[in-house]
Amino acid sequence: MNKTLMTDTTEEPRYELYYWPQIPGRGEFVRLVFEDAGAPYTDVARLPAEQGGGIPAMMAVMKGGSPGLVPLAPPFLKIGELVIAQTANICLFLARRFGMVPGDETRQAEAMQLQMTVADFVAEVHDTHHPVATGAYYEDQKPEAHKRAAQFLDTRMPKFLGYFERILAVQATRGPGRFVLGEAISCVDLSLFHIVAGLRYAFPNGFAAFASHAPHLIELHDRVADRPNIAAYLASERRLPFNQHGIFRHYPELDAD
Ligand SMILES: N[C@@H](CCC(=O)N[C@@H](CS)C(=O)NCC(=O)O)C(=O)O
Repeated sequence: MNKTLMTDTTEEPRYELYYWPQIPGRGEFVRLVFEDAGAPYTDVARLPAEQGGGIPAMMAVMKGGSPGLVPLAPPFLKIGELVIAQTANICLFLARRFGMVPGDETRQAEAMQLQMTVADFVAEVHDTHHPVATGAYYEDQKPEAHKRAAQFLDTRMPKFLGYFERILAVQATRGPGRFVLGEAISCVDLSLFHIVAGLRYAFPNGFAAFASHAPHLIELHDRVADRPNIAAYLASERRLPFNQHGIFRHYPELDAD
């Protein structure tokens, strides 16, 4: 058994994350919630087939081979007969269980708003390299990707990151070391950490040029990276490196000069 990936114990509930095994992708936003909470989970598709893993195991659930609502696309989470999809939905579901969002309804709605804004942004990052068709190769949409990435760096990235920066700036007026929703970390903060890391990988020049406009976001990234469970995760083989197949891809021709 691969102990580094099979982190489950005999404790209930048994959390099973299903996601493409070779990329951080959208699955990473979910992994970060488990990792920061120190909650055991199984990254099913990264296990060998003989241990019930691999992509076929994921496809079997997507084809309805399991009780529960059929997911359209990974990532999805399986807890016994419960299957839930949509990254923002999964993150909030787990964050509620792990005490990683405030308890009252209003703040939970705010958390969902921010997590869905993260999801919108992630889709825009994806579209920088796949502006025409998700199912087509990047090489077949390079001119469009070039235009889209330039727009992204010029207007969309500043718009989204500027939004989160403003929220963090307001929190900073209330005291040091605060997070987007207040004194305690939430799944949204973990997602913002990953977004900063991903943008630094994908657009080293474009992000560096913008970074001075987002000091609170950068500080949040560094603070999250230093959290003991996150630091241990980043140093482990459970953390997949960014690569040319995920959401955050580094194509030098799409970056700023
Ligand atoms: N809105 C969904 C998007 C899910 C999604 O696009 N998943 C990708 C991997 S990151 C996928 O495999 N999509 C298959 C497809 O769209 O056909 C979410 O945030 O979870």
